[in-house]
Amino acid sequence: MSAQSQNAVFVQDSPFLRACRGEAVPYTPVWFMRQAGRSLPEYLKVREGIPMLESCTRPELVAEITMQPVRRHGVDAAIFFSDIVVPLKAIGLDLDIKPGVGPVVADPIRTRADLARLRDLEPEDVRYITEAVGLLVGQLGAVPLIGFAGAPFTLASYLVEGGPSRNHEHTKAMMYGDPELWRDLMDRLADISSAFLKVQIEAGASAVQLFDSWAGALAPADYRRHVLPASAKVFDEVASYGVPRIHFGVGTGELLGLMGEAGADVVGVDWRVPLDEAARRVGPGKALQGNLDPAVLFAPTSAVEDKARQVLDTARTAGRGHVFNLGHGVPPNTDPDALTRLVDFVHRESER
Ligand code: 1CP
Repeated sequence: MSAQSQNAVFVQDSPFLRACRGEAVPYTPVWFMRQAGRSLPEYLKVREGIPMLESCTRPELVAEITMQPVRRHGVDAAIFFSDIVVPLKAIGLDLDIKPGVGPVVADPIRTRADLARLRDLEPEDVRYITEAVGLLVGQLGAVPLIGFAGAPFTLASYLVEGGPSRNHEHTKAMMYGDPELWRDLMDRLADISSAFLKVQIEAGASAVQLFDSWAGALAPADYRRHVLPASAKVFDEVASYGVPRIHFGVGTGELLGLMGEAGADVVGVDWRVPLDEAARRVGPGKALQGNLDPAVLFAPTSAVEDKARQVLDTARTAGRGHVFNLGHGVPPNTDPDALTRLVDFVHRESER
């Protein structure tokens, strides 16, 4: 057997993929959202002078940044270094990621005529992604790579608002005021997101996460009517690959059942809902990912460990596959050593 195909066998048997499938694990696997590209000094060094979106188009740099937290913390999965707006940039939208701000869109999408600017994403548009994933699969060995995309609602929020937004006013105005235009926008974005995920899976990603970070701004009835169909389309489009599909949002306690219904294999939970209660809301047959409050990382080690132990105990009560994670991304300014210690603690504490 070639080294590459032997690695593929080891990857399938990794604690992370086993937990996603709800199978027995030797210990609880752990990775952190936004583990790549935050405060690591080695990250800041390689990014020096290179704008964010440009860095996403350089395969060797992407591979290096993706590997950094794997080497440093010994996490059980790598998250591909990119951004949810990369496919939108790749189809020609005039957008940028401004340091300290986030994605900014020059001409927001607000009318039916604007929709014409959202063409399909072709694999040729993101050759650099295929290349970077290929490099990583070689370097990661038995550690799985998680590909990702933004969910239609969260992408729509940036496109319609023109940038980061607290209350998503323009986005909701379109959703409530012109449901047909909204539906067509969501459908376009579902195609783009699923095409972006397919590129990553075909290049070798062994799980995918759909980030609907801002879906928690919606009431369940609105989520069901105006958002769920598009996210379900993304999950359907990649179902046949058989890789675990993770669905994550922040402040989505009231939406957990619907987010599971959208088709995920693993539902991400923030810190506001304990995992045993999350299990009841999500229903049977789906694993859970989460859910340590990221702010806890700034407390003394003993407090971090108490809180992490609570997460592990509650997950055990939930009685299903569990991937340890934070309830949202690693905060900037987190002490990297706190993350390394936490990985070690989760592994030791959960050993079976
Ligand atoms: O470790 C990783 O997760 C690395 C890859 C990654 C991912 C998964 C980045 C790099 N961005 C994302 C996803 C992403 N991007 C999400 C979903 C996850 C989440 O909720 O945190 C969202 C909402 C974005 C949009 C975005 N891009 C923001 C948020 C802005 C807001 O509305 O508050 C920001 C600040 C960015 C820029 C960005 N993306 C990634 C990095 C390393 C950076 C900072 C780059 C820089 O300023 O130089």
